[in-house]
Amino acid sequence: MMKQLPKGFLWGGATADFQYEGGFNEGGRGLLSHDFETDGSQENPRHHTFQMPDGTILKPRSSFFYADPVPSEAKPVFLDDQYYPSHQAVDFYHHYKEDIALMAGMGFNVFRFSICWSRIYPLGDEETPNEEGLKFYDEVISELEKYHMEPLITICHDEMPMHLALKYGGWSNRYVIDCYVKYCKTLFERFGTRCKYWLTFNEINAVRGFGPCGTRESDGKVRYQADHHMFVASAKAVILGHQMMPESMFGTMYAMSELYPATCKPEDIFKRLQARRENWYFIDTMARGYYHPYAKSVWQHHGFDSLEITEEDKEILKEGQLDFVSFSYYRSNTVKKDDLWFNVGGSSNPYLENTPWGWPVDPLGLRHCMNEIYDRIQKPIFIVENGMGAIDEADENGYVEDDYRIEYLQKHLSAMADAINIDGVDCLGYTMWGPIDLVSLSTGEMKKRYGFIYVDMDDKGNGTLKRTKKKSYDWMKHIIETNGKAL
Ligand code: BGP
Repeated sequence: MMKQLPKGFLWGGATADFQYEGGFNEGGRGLLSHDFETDGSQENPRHHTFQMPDGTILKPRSSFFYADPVPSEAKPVFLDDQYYPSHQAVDFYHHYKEDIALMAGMGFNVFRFSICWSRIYPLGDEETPNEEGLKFYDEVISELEKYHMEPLITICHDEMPMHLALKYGGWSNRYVIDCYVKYCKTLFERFGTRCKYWLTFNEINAVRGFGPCGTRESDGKVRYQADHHMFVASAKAVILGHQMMPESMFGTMYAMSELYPATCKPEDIFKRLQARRENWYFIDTMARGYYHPYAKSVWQHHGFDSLEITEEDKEILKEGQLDFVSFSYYRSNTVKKDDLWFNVGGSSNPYLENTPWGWPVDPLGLRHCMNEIYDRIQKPIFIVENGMGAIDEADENGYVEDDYRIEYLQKHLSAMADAINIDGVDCLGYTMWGPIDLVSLSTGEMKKRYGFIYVDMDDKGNGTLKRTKKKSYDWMKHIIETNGKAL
């Protein structure tokens, strides 16, 4: 079957400000929740750095989904002997012209990036935005226009101004909805005539709030209430965006993995249904505009019966439905009866190979996810993250022969093409995660690389930051040139 994709298909790459941008204390940017996270490794996970009023230093562990609780009197601090990856990241802040030219060289017609909330509102609750921050993104968008690349903007990628987390307890506080909507209005006024595609949040099903100190919230009910506030904030942004920019299209991004029952035992299959609802809960509520009746069983599983949801909230959710559903896809998971309800990587899958980080490689799972989402929601979908984190060995010129990455992408893009051409899924585009190497979200390391372009930087931020095309760069260029025919 021909792999060629529909005319106008959007091909590109995706990044996040605190993993890519750097310049953390430049241009009037305020501090972000991620600025206090150190680097880590699989053996020695990353942590936040806090100080108690008596001077004691705390280093609560911080994983992708949860973080150790922090006493409310603890204040975030930077420690001299720690490395904080978001501060420099790979310095897109000073390399944006070079980076966008490199991406344009591959034929990208879309670039997904996130706007750093604290670059626009350094504290988050002030009335006037930071002009220097707006100007930076103006310049980025102008550069994209030069190469006819469509911006795909993530309004909030897993983060918030630290001040909002500390003063209000982050998304657990309804007031933060107003701060977010004010921030959105500023972006729509400034960039609305130039940007059509917007994502209100990144991986909203994985972020889960932000507790009082800027770490991830661990209490079940507080977390689900925080999620509800994010749903309302997103719907308000969609309503406002549609009013201010009639051509605009809104999505929110979900962390999706294929999920298999470990066996054909009915109990394992039923467990799969329950575990899957941890994803559907987010997608259904935002894309259909109401809480499905099963929502109550999800809450009960987490130990509570109801949330504070007003009649006005219900109206807003209904009116602010998403236009498309976007998601990240890296891997599949397997679940069986006695695994935790939401289980990433609980039971292993004997039929799949893993990446060095233990993530099963599963291209057919991508096709399955695309079908499942489209069948369920019947709105266009958009794959806004996919890729393979690998340890790349660069030669003395920074060149990497990344055949393993080409193989991963070839299989995933072919599966995507089949979902579109054979199964009839309406997919707007594909943005590969980290087209230029950047800092890993889960570990803060550099050695987990995704890019088509190598960046000379190590896990502690040392290196020239020189950008060098890998073997996969020319391969992907050819795939885009032929609009998928060469797959
Ligand atoms: C997603 C995030 C990204 C990104 C990616 C890869 O969950 O939206 O920000 O980093 O995962 O994950 P990692 O960097 O941990 O390999």
